[in-house]
Amino acid sequence: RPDVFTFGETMVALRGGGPLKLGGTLQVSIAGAESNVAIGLARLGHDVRWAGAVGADEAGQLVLRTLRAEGVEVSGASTDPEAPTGLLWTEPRLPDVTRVHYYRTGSAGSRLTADLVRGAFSAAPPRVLHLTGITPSLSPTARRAARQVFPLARECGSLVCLDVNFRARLWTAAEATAVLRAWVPFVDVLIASDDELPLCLPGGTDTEGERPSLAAQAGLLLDLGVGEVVVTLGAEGATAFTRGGRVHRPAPSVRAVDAVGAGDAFVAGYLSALLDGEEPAGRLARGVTTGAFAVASAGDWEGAPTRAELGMLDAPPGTVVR
Ligand code: KDG
Repeated sequence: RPDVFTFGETMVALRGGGPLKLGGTLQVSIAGAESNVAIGLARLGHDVRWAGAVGADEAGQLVLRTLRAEGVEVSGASTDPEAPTGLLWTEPRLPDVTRVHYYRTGSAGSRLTADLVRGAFSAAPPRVLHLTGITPSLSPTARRAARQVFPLARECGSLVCLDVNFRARLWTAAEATAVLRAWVPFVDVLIASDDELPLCLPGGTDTEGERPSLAAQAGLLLDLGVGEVVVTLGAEGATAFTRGGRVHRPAPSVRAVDAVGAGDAFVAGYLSALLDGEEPAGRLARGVTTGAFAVASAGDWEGAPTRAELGMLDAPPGTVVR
């Protein structure tokens, strides 16, 4: 059994160095929340498969070639001759504010089909199925493709991990709430930032009245059948809620270079430790470590650590490894 199967849209990423309207130089890479997680896991030595659709174009080749080079298995991916590979531009607008611009409406990745996902899942049912809340925002077909994996995962005994990953440029909070609430009962490990948690709850983002505490929100989700609710808190670290209680782990402090991709890196670390049989405290410890590597490196996934590199964050400033 592969360790992890994940699917979603991966795009070409054009990374600017300043305000995009002024032109300048772009660095070309790839980005996609699910493939970021896949790369993070592959670097840590796990057997990972990714599926998604790319266009019959050079951008699609860049996506597949990069994933293969990173050791991610892509035999379940497909090429759509009728739509281009999606694109995103990242614009570091202020030292701590990055804007992301999408060109993905009608893209090959957003036309993901249920057949593609079912075929890729069934070819090798994984120990863990990972998906994100980005996929259902892409199109009705992508939403159906994602929804149908829950019974497949249950049948095959795959653990289901969902990262909420709300993208306000892709859908509204009300739309997200309607989908995510219906998905929650199928989820074993739910990962969300503190502001995303209400999107999974009955009542969603209604602002009337005071928002219940994190523990109360997590408790409602555990009552709905979620096994573990993991709340990411940025520089504060992350907290996991299970029926056994609550565990928190602060984030290692690093010099922040680029926060994009930190959430995906956290998920990769968390799942890696889960696959290794660690308890929630050990999962959080690896998650905040891989998250810190992402924050300290440019790009969404480029700075993801190998297993041997995990301890590097403890090195004192100025360390040279010879
Ligand atoms: O989590 C980082 C992602 O935002 C990025 O890789 C692109 O998948 C992406 C998205 O939809 O925003």
